[in-house]
Amino acid sequence: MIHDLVIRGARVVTPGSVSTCEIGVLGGTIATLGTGLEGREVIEAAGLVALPGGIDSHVHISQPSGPGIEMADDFASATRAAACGGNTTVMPFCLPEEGQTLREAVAAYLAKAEGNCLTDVSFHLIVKSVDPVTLGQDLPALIAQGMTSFKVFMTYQGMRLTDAEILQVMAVAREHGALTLVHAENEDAIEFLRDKAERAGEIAPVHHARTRPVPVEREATHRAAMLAEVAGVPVMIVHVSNGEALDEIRRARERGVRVFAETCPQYITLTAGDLDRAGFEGAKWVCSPPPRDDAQQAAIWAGIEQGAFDVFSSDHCPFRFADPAGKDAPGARASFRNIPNGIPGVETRLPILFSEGVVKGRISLPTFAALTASNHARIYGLENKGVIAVGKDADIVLWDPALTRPITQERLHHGSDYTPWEGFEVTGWPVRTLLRGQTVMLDGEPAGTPTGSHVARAKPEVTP
Ligand code: DUC
Ligand code: ZN
Ligand code: ZN
Repeated sequence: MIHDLVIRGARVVTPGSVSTCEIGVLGGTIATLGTGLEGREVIEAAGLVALPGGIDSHVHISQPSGPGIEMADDFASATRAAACGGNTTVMPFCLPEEGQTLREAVAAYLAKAEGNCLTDVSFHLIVKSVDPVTLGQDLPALIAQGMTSFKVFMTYQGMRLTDAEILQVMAVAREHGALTLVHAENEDAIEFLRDKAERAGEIAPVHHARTRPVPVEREATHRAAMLAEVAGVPVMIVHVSNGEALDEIRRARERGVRVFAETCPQYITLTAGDLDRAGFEGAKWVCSPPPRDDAQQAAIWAGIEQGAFDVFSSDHCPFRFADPAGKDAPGARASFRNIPNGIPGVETRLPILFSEGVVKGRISLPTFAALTASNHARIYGLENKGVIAVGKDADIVLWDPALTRPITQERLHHGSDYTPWEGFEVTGWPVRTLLRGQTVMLDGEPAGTPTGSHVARAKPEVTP
């Protein structure tokens, strides 16, 4: 067989093993893994590591963020940054605008993505209302179209659902075959602390972290797992920031509840101290849940090493810093409450975990592949993605495991005007990303035309 493309000489990471073999690509699919393969094009990859293209199952792109506030990335810039960071699929959230139904919102997001994406895209839904149209019509229809996961919030006025409402959403997930993702923080406790802080004049960015302490996440995580237990569904707890919340997940699993867990780079590398910089600078690190401290970072690392986390995502939620439509929003300097929540990270997620995890000997290459690609594909139903195996999409990223350089805004491709990891030293960078066999990043720069498309997903297993 003459392949369209052969990748030769790389150490290839397949589930559970690493071996030097050739990868033969035909028609955008991995056709052969072997030796002596023939191809019309050959990539000589000696010294490089071939990993499955990253799947970032938690990103926010062009999401409505309040009056006058704009996310820093549209689909073109977010997927360009994603590809440059070694990703081939991103999973953004679809949030309806005021007065829009979920189905209308999905149609609008698909139109925005169409023709602009350098990676593939697959949407989660956000359920912020349990009206009969959303529960009875939109969710079943969208699940049938392959949007088989939705997020609910326990925090944020206007977004949070009550426990009774979350149970209603979980019942739909069980009946129609979808996975519920939960943002687990207790809004009432946060509001109590926020109000107290403001009355005491504690308005600087660091008070964002101090008013969302570990107990508010621990309690909500416990409650989310309990609700899933009662509803009889699996649940994904997104962006777990600390060991106490993770312990709640472990306990629920011991009771037999199927709880998936996600963590992110910010919880292994940043701390609340980053929000405590002089003046307004700390706003650059405002995200929820907030980064914690060294002890909680160690607890998250222990969880990663023990296999307690299923997925490692970025929670890319980019705002510009020096911008009244971003972090410097009206009222943001008068109270941390008004600072848009979120940090950019889709381009730096993989290099940070590679460097801190693989290079420092904390996790193996197959574990890296599982945490950054294959588990995302399995849990969310991306059937053709996530592993280097015959028959799968040729979504492959070649890494130079010895390339050392710091993260710096100048080399990034996202729409934000800063990175929270400026100057952070990384060893191991992706040097070429291939989406279905086509090169979309070469030597750190975007390449090719945007051929990414929306991927419908299979239904996850919904009974625990
Ligand atoms: N939750 C997210 O998942 N992303 C950004 C902000 C938030 O609260
Ligand atoms: Zn969230
Ligand atoms: Zn998020």
